Amino acid sequence: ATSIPPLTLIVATTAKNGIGKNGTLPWPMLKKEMAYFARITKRVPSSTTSTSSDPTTQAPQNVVVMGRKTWESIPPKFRPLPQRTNVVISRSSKLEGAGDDVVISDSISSALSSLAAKAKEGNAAPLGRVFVIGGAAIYKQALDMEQAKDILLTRVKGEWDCDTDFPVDVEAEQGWQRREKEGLDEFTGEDVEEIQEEEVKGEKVRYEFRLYE
Ligand code: FOL
Repeated sequence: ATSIPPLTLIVATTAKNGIGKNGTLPWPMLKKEMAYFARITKRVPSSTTSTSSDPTTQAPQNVVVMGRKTWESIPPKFRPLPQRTNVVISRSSKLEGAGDDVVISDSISSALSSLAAKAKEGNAAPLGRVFVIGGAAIYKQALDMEQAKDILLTRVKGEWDCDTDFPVDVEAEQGWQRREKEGLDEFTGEDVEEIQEEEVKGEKVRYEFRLYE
């Protein structure tokens, strides 16, 4: 039995836990927030970086796990998300825009156990971190697994019309604890300002980077 690595959910939500509207994000593109998502999901912590001098040893990569609708929501020019192993959860093996570098699987656990097994045999790059990037149904499946250890959550301020919610309220529910800035910095490997402000379509949008454990 190959074990399933720990999972980190990464999400941006409104105060009411809204995450999506009409198959896309509720707010217009927040450039710096999206850049944070890209940096954090790409960075492999040095503790998982291999020190082998064998030239056939591949550098570890993080994994991004997403549902089929989230895959379809990513602009074709950005997918598969570069420098990350892309896993798409789908009951169909046909996926628009996916080449053979995308892993398609019908469950999170089967995808991750097969990736972990291949890495162990040396047939694939060692696994870095595993990020679950949504949407709602996939977050729910991940939250039902004991491997779901951390939530990197961006709270976007303001009222945004949403038709899809993040399935857990981290502020209301027992079991999720917000980490101090120190914990967030340690996790991300950055010295991040928790409170952010960005101008989009002539409007200032405020948001907050948080880590829950
Ligand atoms: N988590 C956070 N914090 N913010 C998000 O916007 C977010 N979005 C998703 C999941 N978790 C999130 C799902 N949606 C791209 C587009 C949509 C998307 C996730 C990623 C995307 O195109 N990403 C590119 C960056 C493109 C750019 O720089 O404009 C990437 O390389 O990651």
